[in-house]
Amino acid sequence: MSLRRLLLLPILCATLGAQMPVSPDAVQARYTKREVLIPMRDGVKLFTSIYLPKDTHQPHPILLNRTPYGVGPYGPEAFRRGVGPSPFFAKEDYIVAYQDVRGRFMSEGTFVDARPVKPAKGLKDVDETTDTYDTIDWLVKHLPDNNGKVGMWGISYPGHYTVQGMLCGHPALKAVSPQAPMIDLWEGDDSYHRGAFQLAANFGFFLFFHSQHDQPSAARPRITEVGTPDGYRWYLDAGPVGGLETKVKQAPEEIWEEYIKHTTYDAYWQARNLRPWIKDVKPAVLTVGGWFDAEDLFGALACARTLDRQSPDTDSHLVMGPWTHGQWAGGDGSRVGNAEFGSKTAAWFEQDVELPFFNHYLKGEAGPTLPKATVFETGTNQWRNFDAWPPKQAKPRSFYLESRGRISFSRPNATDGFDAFVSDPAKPVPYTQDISFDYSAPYMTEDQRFAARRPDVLVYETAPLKEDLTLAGPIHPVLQVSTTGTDSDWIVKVIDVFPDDAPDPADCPRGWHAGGYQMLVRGDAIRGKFRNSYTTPEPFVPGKPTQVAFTLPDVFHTFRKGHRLMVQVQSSWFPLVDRNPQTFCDIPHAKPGDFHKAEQRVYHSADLPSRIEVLELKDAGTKAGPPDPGGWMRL
Ligand code: PG9
Repeated sequence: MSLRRLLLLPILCATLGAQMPVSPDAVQARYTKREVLIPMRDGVKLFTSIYLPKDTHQPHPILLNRTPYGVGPYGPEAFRRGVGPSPFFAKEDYIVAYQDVRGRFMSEGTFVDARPVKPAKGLKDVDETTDTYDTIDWLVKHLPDNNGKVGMWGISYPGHYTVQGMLCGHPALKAVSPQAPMIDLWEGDDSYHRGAFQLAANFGFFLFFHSQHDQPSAARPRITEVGTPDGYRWYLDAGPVGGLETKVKQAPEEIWEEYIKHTTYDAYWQARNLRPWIKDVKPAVLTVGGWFDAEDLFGALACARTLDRQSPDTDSHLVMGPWTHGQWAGGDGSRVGNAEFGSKTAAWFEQDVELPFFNHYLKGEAGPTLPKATVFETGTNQWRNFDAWPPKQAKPRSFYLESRGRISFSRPNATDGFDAFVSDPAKPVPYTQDISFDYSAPYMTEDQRFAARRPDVLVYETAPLKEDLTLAGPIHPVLQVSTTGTDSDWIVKVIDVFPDDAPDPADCPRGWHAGGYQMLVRGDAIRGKFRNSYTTPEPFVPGKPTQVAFTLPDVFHTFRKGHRLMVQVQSSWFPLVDRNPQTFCDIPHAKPGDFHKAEQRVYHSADLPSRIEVLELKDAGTKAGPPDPGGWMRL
């Protein structure tokens, strides 16, 4: 979770009602604090900050959160503003342990980014699974008044450690909630998306991700010295990714060097893919993700899918809400940018799903009737339950790109046909209208009219829909394209176009209107040279029609009757994604002379049809679901 969102949490807690201890004083009134160094099997000691309920009338379960972001405030007299996954845990009297992972902040040892799971482990061999096992073992054996049951939770990097934790095999670990976990940093999580480097998110992140050893981290310096808030301009002027660290004073984290050295899906990234290890998982699992999470949407869906496929006996549940990265723990979940969701979805999740989940498995309370998947349907703004995700009832369907910017539901029969645009790396397509240096999280629902007006963005749309159209699952573009270059990126965006008479929201931003809103529902990229292999990139043959097929992360969205479904296709998305020189080369170290304009073509003929494959859900009794939030959670 970004620093910004961590700072928001107390505000959220305060707005949820004074009855919950959301201040250091309230926490200190209910808990005592212990700071301990827990020895791992190789002798390295990990700093762990433990909050123990003052109530000693009954044994209490333990919740563990492992993080690279620090577990401050440090010091026996300094108390957090809240303990546990949400303010709803404030009076649940869990023992809550926060741990600096190996090599971070006050813990000993050496930090390794997304430390790979060690295949064959000797008695002294360590990884995050063994560190979790040793930590749990110490906690249950050394903490007074614990009931011998342990849970884990975490968002993003802590979510990644929660997935590693659920593999540790300790019998006391009964329930885990990996939330927006990083599962595969190259294929779809934070670092690359199918080879497209996530520039804005990564450069800003690693400038503050300092390694700490024997002292609490200094305040995380944001990128204040770049001299402009305008990331588009700064990154464009700064040139190829390989030289960025010379443009700022702070030396970025060594991980930055690793990220730009390993541009293909090589052994470095394959070793960090957690999916092969997710087998025979014993704890119950509540995986949580956000439909508009720009960082680890891929990881949440990959975690749930891999559990279903490789660990079928695990009591595994998925919750997908209308959230940005970590917004279910840092906002009320009622909107993302101009997209509104009609209720405080985050508070409902925290109170009616997350808390009952842990209370059931760790306290033996009556469990929530959690279905396999509790997912929020955007477009109609309602929660739904399914016994599988994607829903078994969802059926494959294809939309075809056609001439004159049309989308049809049947294969084109034109003997030829293509649309063309010039992709110019000197003037890449912006991913947002916001002026921002870090990535701007609300881009995931941003109005795409600014892009639709550009000559280097192809736009296709249906006629106004005659009935609701619900997509439930992944989106799979299968494009027939050509380029005059030898490499290029392909970005596909699926957009919900509102009718021109759509009413403005009550708090309508100045200069914006809901009429004609082109709401981004899902967009993502592939670096074209990886179209046939993630490990062995292949150049394009200039001018030769070539298939580029990839998968966009799942959606659960209903395009209402009267709306249009739009698809935009482009070859840059800057600075969310670094620029492709459109020359087959080592992109982070490309020279200015490697950057060339290219003519891009998207074909839509009978022989070369370009289509978007989806899963369509007809309204067939799937509209069951958790109770209408209603009440105080209504806006
Ligand atoms: N998703 C964030 C991140 C993890 C790893 C690398 C870069 C970013 C995070 O919030 O932890």
